[in-house]
Amino acid sequence: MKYLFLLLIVVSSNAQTKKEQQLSLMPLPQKVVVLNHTFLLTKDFKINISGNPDSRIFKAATVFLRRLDERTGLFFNQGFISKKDEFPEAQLQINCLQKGETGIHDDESYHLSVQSNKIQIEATNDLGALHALETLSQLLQNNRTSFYFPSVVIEDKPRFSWRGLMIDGSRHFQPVNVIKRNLDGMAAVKMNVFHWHLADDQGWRIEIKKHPKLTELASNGSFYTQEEIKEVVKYADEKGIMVVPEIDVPGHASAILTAYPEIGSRLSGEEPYAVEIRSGIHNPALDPSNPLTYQILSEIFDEVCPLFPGPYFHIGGDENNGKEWDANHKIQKFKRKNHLETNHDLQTYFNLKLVPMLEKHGKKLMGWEEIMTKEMPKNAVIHSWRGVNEGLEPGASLVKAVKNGYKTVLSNGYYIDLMLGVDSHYLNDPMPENVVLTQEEKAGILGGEATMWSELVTPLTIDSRIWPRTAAIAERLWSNDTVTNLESMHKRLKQISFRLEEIGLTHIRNKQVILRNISN
Ligand code: CP6
Repeated sequence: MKYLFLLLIVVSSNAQTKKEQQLSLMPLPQKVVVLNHTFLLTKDFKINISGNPDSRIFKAATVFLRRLDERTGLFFNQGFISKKDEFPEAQLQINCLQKGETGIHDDESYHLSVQSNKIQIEATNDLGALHALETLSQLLQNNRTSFYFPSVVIEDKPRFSWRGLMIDGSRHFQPVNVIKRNLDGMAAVKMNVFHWHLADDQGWRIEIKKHPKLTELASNGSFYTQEEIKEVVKYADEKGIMVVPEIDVPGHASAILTAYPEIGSRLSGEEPYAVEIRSGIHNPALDPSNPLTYQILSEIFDEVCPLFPGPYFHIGGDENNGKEWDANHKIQKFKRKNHLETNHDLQTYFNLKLVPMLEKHGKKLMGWEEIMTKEMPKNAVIHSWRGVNEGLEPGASLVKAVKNGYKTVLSNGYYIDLMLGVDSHYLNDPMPENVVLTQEEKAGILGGEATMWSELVTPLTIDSRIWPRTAAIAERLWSNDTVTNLESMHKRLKQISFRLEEIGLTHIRNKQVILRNISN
């Protein structure tokens, strides 16, 4: 009966109350009930894991505990969580029934309840349990004398299954430690896809053992070794994040052609290829009429594909201006012979040659929206970056993709490199408003991806371009579509920004810069 006297404040996603803003959760869960008591944190705080957990939940729970320890200075008695059902009496009980599969298809839902003497996390898959720990971490509050979690009951699951961040490692190389700390940031706001842009005009950034010339001649010595790639993929997997590699072809190809001019479209006697320093659209393009082009690409894919366990491979395909193709009489002849009218038809011919090379490794082809032509198989994923397509209205490439039966991911409106205000990103919804779509077409919209192009950032400044704005994009992709209150978002974003800094992001204060100033 005493429950009758409890003050129950139900915070539904569309009624954004003060109480909910004080919680500072981002992304906002689907359903939060705030109760009027608290769980007091003390040094005997312990975690127990039950069910059929995978090793990653042990790791995540240990990281959670250590971070909590760092924040509170309580010096918990428990150091790490090493085996299942070790402390049945522990205050925090995590129960997950099975290991989830990293990627976009598994159940990520969780249930979290905080009572005054017990915290319970329940999830079908460990992916949900990982998210629950991040939520709990964001719930921590303190007054003058103690640290505590407010009592809540939370039911949560994502609205979209593809919640991505792309980092461009080509223009300015971003070393492994930069990638890792940004994976930490992604996990903190429940993002689950890391898209790694590994080759562009400004540099080839992945070791290919069969073709060492690629990194010798086109990387300035800055590239990811295959060992480093594996390390990042494993690190991401431990956080439930799938890694999608991108090798951008047939345009954006200055780097690859600096190493292999023989597969370029430039005529002999013209200026030799060189790695580009400038940003923008460049002319170099692979020669789609040359069998050697496909042989080298296929050998590259044979090495790259096995490094990434996920089912997606991004071939870029954007911004090929066709100038070198137009100027090359051999390519013109090839077009006529194969009844390819336009350069877009020629690029389609090229793209289709890549499909079986990737299928061989169990990969689905993904590409920027230019790859969408009639002939492209329907299991391809169309990455909408311009929004506009063939003169249609903004957002049309996304709509066109699902109407044509493709799956699609939205990046138009999420260009964090442009330094637009956070509001425009936040209010940009992948689900188009004024278009009628069937249930099936709606399901084709997998989600969205923030794109961090690196023309204008270095490893020292990149975090400040990604965070905290990407947290607002993460909320757009995770939370209910009615969560649109800008005032609430700004308040919570400020708090999340501090949390992100605590876990190692350098967007607020760049520690390396500070240290350098001190030593001067
Ligand atoms: N690099 C590559 C880029 C962009 C694209 N591809 C880009 C173009 C316009 C804007 C932002 C980014 N820098 N390889 C387009 C997908 Cl506004």
